[in-house]
Amino acid sequence: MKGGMDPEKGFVGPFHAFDAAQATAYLTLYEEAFGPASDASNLTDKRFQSHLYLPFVVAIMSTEAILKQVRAVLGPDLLVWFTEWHVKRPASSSKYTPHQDSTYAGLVPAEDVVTVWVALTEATRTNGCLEFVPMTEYHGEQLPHVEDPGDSANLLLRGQRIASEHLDFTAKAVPVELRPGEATIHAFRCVHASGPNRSDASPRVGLAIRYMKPSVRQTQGGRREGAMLVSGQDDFGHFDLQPLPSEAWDRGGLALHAREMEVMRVNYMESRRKEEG
Ligand SMILES: O=C(O)CCC(=O)C(=O)O
Repeated sequence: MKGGMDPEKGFVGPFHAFDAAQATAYLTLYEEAFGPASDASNLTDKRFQSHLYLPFVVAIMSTEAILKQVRAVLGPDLLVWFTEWHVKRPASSSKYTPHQDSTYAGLVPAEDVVTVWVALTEATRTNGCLEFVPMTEYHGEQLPHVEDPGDSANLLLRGQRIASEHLDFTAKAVPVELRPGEATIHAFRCVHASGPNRSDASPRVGLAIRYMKPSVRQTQGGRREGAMLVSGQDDFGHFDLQPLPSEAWDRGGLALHAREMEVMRVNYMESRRKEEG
């Protein structure tokens, strides 16, 4: 990884993506689509890949200030492979245990994939901001994860976490607080986590956007995946290029979303079970 992010460290930010008024406007659109941020329990699998059917999500991931930062890391040609809303309502125990995004993704090379996490509300130590471990602490390697699907407070699908014998997260993590409209970038192998929302009033709403070079390949699962071109060109054709939604709840976009959720189930849940089987 070259350019805007120190490859040894593996994360960068906060940086300014858009102003607070724009963040509030996007939060209103989020709430129109998904309901009040103070009640995150109503998020279904529509929280994944909502750029397929909501134009304002495409607007966020195409924000020039974000693309400029990502181009400095990955170069001029950029695909978005995945988006996900990460919402913690006030006074909730929901958390993300220490993990690496690369773990189950199958994308190669991992160095050519990054996550931007953009805040629509403030994200603080109190309401559970992201915390990163500099990659120098573990030489940027892929670390083993253990799974605890029984931990209902863990928002990760498999309840996965890096065991403390591999990394002492609490001792090494750096919390990064964000104001509405600020963002961070972290490398695919950067260990990160976030704690519960201990605030009584402040929901924490962020959008994670995974960008990659078009040369990246998917190496697991049998189904071909899609991605959206947001900068430059795709000279590789490793992913089906997704069309932009023309309106909120775009019908074609919703049909594509249903297909992508099925692909995700086959490529990530089913193929993994077979490997374990
Ligand atoms: O929103 C969070 O606290 C965790 C998000 C995360 O793990 C990610 O975006 O990779």
